[in-house]
Amino acid sequence: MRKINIILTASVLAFALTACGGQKEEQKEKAQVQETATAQQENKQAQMEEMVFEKNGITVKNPYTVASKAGQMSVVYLVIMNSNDQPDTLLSALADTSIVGETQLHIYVQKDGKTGMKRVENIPIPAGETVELKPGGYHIMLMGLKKDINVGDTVNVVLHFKNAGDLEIQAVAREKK
Ligand SMILES: [Cu+2]
Repeated sequence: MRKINIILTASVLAFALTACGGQKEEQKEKAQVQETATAQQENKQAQMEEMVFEKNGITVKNPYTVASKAGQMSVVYLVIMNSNDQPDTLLSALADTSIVGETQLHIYVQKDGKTGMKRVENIPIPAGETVELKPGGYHIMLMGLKKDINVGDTVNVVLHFKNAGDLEIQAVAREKK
């Protein structure tokens, strides 16, 4: 019994080796193509995570918005770096008016133990410093959405700086948490 088994295995193996000579090359190529595709996808993801916009010494990094429904609100968070030796000011923001009814600058505030928010005139960006618009702090409020914002959508927002001028950025929509 054992002997037959061994012979069988050996002949199957020999057959497999001859038959697979060409296929192996093909599989190798397929694997390489797949690897390239995966690398490109990862690259794209990394780029989306590392979105950088620059103008006149002002750098805006990783802007993102949050998926939301038409008629509701959403928000844009981002990081602003001022590499100039002069302070700058974010005077206003204007999101794509085909998607957003009104764009306002806001800050979250604590009132009677509750988190609320209020509109601010502007957001100061001190010389050589980084200001983060983030949950719990400053943010760009997108009010009266005219359309749904779905995960992966981008919303164009023009940031109007006192010194650096207008900087257009793209905020990618993340899932609402
Ligand atoms: Cu707000």
